[in-house]
Parts: sequence; structure tokens; C-alpha cells
Amino acid sequence: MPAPRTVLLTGAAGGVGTLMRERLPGYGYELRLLDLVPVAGEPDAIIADLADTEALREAVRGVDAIIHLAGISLESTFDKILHSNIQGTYNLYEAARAEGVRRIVFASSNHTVGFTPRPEPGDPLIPVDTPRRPDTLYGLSKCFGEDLASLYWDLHGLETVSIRIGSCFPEPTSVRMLSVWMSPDDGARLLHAALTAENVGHTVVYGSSANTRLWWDLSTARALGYEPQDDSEPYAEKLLAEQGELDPANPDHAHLGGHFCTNPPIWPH
Ligand code: NAI
Ligand code: 15L
Repeated sequence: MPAPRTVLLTGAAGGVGTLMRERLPGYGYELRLLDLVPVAGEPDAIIADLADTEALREAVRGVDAIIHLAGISLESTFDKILHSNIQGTYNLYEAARAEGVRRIVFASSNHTVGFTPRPEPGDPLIPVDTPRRPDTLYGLSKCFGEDLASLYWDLHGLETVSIRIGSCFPEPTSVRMLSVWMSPDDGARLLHAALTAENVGHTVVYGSSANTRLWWDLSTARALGYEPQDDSEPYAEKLLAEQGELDPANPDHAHLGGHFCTNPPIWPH
């Protein structure tokens, strides 16, 4: 596949969308932006709901690839998750198939495997083919997205890299995030690798920086050409002093998904 140049970024107004639209043009991409809400400073952004199939057909027409970030990013009611994450993602894939788009990078989540027990230091890293154990309806919707991507590859030859993002924020803000953090710069590196690697079919990767306390295996991401440059460790001393080490007896700390397994944050905030 020739290297993509024009890329549709859905969810452009969100946290990750904002961090990525600041960085991806530096890799040579021309971004077309879409969100349900206006995108600050971007009057040309397409404002559309993923339910609007006509708007999606128009939005994907002529792009070389899509980065699909739009959706509900925390736990919510099934109806809301069905609308945005399940039906909405299906609508986007259908639009992409109909318009001949060759590749999607899908923002999956660590919450597809959130109920997987957290490894202790020295345990093997969690592989991408660990059985899925969603911790929320939100995580379940991301399992749907990964399976939809698999189906569209097998049935229609539409390629996807599903990135099970850990925590992509400017800085880690919890001890758990020391293990799962993906710096914004590494996020852009991983998106670039996912957009440009050859013959990805449907590939599932974890999205994190090269954290000293990493919980999962980044080898499928590295196989795409991703070379993370950041590590959360410089934040460790301060966060550990404030919050203490993770406690295996604390249910909030027992699983990859952390407090999503016990008391998930509800969308909208
Ligand atoms: P966010 O909640 O800040 O942004 C999501 C964006 O999607 C919002 O701007 C919202 O308006 C838009 N959106 C929601 N429903 C829509 C619909 N029906 N039609 C059109 N747009 C819609 O989320 P964030 O943190 O930027 O995450 C981006 C993506 O990455 C999400 O899919 C999230 O599930 C995923 N993710 C993010 C992680 C993180 O660390 N921030 C971790 C794992 C996954
Ligand atoms: C996610 O999937 C959420 O979208 C994000 O807001 C974070 O909570 C992240 O997971 C996490 O696990 O820290």
C-alpha cells in the first residue's frame, strides 16, 4: 500500500484527537477532522454524528486512511455505547468499504482485557492474544470494534491496526499509569507506524511507551516499526510518594483495567 497522505481523524475534538492533530502534520499527513462537537481552532472540521451515514460517506471519500478515535471513551449506558461505539463504528467501516478506503487505525482500549490479572514484577508480560476479558460495557464495545475490523479484513480486504491504548495523556497521573502510559509523542509514533507498515491485515497491538513498569507485550507494535522513545519512570518517585505502591489486596489494583473493574468512570464526565 502506498504511504497514506490524507487521513480522516475522527474524534478530533477529544483529548487524544487534540494531542494527535498537534503532532501528525509533522509526519507529512494532511488531516481531515470530524467530531460530534466543534473542534477548537478548526473551522473546517466536519461536525457530524457517527450515526449520520451520508456525512460519513462524504467524510471518508478520497482519504487514504482513517484514524478512528470518536466514541464514548468511558463507561456509559448500553444505549449510548450502542449508538456511538457499536453502531457508529459499524457505520464508519461501511462508509470506508463503500468508498474504497484501504486502512483504518482503530482506537481500541486496554479495557478489552481489563479483567486480566495484573502481572507482578518478574511475571511474563501480557500478550495480545490473551483471552479478552472486558471490564465494562465500554470495553465490550472495543471488543466489538476489534472483531468488526477482523471481519472487514477477511471479507473485504480493508486493513486495520487495532491499538489497545493504555493511557494517553500528557503525563501519567497515577501509579497504574506508570505501567500503561503512552506519551503523546509515542502515540504519534505508533499511529505513524500503524498507517505506514505494509500488509497489516488485522493487527492488534498494545499502545504504550517503553515504560520500565510495563505490563504488556509491545512486540506486535514494534513489528509495525514502532520504536517508543519515552518511559514513565521519571514520574515514579513523585507518584509513589503521593499514592504508594500498588497493593495486590486492593481490588482497584488487581487487574489491568484498574478501577474500571470496580468503580468505572462514567461518561460524560
Ligand atoms: P474523548 O472522550 O476525549 O474524545 C472522544 C471524542 O469522540 C469526543 O470529542 C466526542 O465528541 C467524540 N464522539 C463521541 N461520540 C461521537 C459520535 N457519535 N459521533 C462523532 N463523534 C463522537 O476520548 P479520548 O481520550 O480522546 O480517546 C479517544 C479514543 O481513544 C476513544 O475511542 C477512546 O475510547 C480511546 N482510548 C483512549 C484512551 C486514553 O488514554 N485517552 C485509552 C484507551 C482508548
Ligand atoms: C481508556 O480506555 C479511557 O478512554 C481513558 O480515558 C483512560 O481511562 C484509559 O482507558 C485508562 O485505562 O487509563
